Amino acid sequence: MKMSFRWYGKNDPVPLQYIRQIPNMRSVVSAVYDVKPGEVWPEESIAGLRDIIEANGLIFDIVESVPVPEDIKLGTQKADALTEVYCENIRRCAKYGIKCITYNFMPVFDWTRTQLDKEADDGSTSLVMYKSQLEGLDPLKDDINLPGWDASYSKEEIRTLIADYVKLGEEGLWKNLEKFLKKIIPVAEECGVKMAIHPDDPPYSIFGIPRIITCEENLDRMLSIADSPANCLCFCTGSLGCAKFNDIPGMVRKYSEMNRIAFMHIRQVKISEDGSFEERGHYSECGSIDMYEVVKALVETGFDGYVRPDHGRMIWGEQGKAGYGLYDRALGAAYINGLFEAAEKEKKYEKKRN
Ligand SMILES: [Mn+2]
Repeated sequence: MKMSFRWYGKNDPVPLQYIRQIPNMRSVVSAVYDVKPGEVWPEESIAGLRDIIEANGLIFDIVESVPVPEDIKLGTQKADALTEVYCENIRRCAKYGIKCITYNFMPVFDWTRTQLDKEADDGSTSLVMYKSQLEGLDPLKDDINLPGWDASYSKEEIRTLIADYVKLGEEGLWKNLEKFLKKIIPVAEECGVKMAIHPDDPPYSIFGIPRIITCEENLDRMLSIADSPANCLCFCTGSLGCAKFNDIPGMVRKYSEMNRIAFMHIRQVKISEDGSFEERGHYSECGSIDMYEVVKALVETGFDGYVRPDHGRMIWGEQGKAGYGLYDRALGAAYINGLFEAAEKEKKYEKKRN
């Protein structure tokens, strides 16, 4: 596996030289943040990221994300031209050494939480989603301002967008994803890039907005649209794992065996009875996901893709971007390294014994 760490560019409070000090750290996961979705990434921006990352002893070979504009997801008249731009961004990334590009097909909002700094008993804070806080809210009527909702939209624009997606429905969204994949996957193949779709977070519909990258049946459907080694998953244990219907270790084993996981996001969540969830420390006992079983499934199926510790808590007084502090993600990386070392050695000894 190739250990990696997300970094938000020169405005990220976490310095690259600190990331480098995490044992086994290899790749930095980043993106060009100064252009809007739907625009071509300037080559000098991609080269600039590569240069600064390499100057700090790390590798820039994985992008998260090249965002998919709403017009593509909605299938408007602008979709074809924007898909062309998307293909050009794949080519440009490949030119500067990128091997894997993460994206998602979530309408309107990348993720939904009700609070970003919920304090736990130990004084750490993390992102949470409590169902009780969403109940009764109607984005078409109420003035909702949940954390993470794109502030660049006006309230009126958000209402129109949501109404358009509700009208489009799940099958309409599938149709637009299919059209998109049929265009981008051949380009990715040609460039030697793996496209890794991130699941919807959480993996079910909220406010009647369709969501499709949610469960095993739908992941199967997504992968079958383009049966190519370039059409892959960014398997996020935390996003898929906050729904009880997903068997995380089982799904990891299945898709890793098929060689269709390009990127693993390892994040811990604790699900409660009513379907609410809290993000937790990565260690298995802290939440609902058995991380040992996840890593064992990867090692036993010969996984050689990218791994990163996903959201961490805020601990030790650190201030910064919620979910993306240094300390807890570094603890996560160290823990994941330990699980991999143990599972890999166990596999080797097992071979010797037989
Ligand atoms: Mn994730």
